[in-house]
Amino acid sequence: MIRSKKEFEKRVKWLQRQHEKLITKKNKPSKKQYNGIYTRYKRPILTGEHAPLNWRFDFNYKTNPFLMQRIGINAAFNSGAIYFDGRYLLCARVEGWDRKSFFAIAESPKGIDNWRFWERPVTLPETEIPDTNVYDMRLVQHEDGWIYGIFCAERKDMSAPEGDTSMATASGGIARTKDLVSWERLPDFISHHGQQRNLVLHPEFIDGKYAFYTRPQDGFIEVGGGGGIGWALVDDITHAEAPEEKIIDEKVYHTIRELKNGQGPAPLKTEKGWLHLAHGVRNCAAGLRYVLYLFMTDLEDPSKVIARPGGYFMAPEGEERIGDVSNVLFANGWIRNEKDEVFIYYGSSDTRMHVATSTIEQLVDYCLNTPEDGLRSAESVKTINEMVDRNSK
Ligand code: M1P
Repeated sequence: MIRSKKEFEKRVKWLQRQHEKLITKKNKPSKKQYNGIYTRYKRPILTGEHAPLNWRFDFNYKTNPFLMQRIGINAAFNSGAIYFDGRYLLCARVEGWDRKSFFAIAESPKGIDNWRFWERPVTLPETEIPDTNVYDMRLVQHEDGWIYGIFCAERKDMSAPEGDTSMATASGGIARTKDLVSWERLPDFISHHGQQRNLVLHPEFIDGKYAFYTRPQDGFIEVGGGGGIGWALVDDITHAEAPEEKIIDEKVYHTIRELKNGQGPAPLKTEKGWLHLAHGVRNCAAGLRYVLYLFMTDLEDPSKVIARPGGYFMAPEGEERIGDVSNVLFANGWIRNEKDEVFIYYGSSDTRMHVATSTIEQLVDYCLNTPEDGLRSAESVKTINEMVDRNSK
């Protein structure tokens, strides 16, 4: 317990040193694993502990003589990402001890380590019906000149029976900015196919319209008869309403996306097609398991899938497996720099953020040359035998 102003000041200095040490710690590629597809980095890049100390502590001896942490940050995960004027930026889902998520921008000089939150979290305007919770923002530099933040806006379900304090609704929230500091909130996306928790904006106009990846779902958690990655065209983003949603990547029995799936960040344009990162979910005795997968769509028609590598691209490993919601990898941000290097930012178990690196060339090769899921054990064995045959020549 702190008993004097001197002790108070000493402890403040100690806190600042510890925080600086955490932020400036170098991150190195992990040598434990080789797959030729991507390189994981050893240390998490953002955690609740990265949150600035002055968001959490009142540093005035008079009002906080015990130097108590007045506001707690539980986690920093599922971050949108953007390469903005040569700067690597994440828009993290930061969650407080009070279970509310909000957004905050963190910046790193090279995209790997030294992630530092900007001075204040994002002040996101509300709509007429205030959101209870906001999360999983996708940052999209659209060809119309705006940077869009597309996120989940969660509210209490007003149709819940009396006494039910858990029923909620998920809608696609839309905000836009030019500088990631001042944000304009637009009306939520209107879907005629149920709730939306995985809305993503395509970066280019398609037939003069805004194009969205959607995920129609029957309930807040369960996709039910809905699900799959949908595709919707919208005339006016300031009143985004999708008359139709066409499923372009459906959920499939006994695959990594048996229960549900969702588009990750906006796809990256390559010479051979649009490169997509997504998450797939299956159920098991231990609960839901979230993994990441890739696929590619046609350059002219991004609603047409042209490559579907089978299985997962990345699954939780080591400490990634454990957290507030264990056995989860979720990615809603990646960055491609001018050298065509790709920084894959992913959250693990709803707790922390990590980075893995690759290149456009490697990821396209992975998509075009990884065997598709044959959907039966016998097909998996056949594919392995074909590989053995090729290797024996
Ligand atoms: O808790 C796991 C994930 O659950 C949701 O994702 P989905 O809608 O695909 O089930 C989101 O809340 C996500 O943030 C979270 O990581």
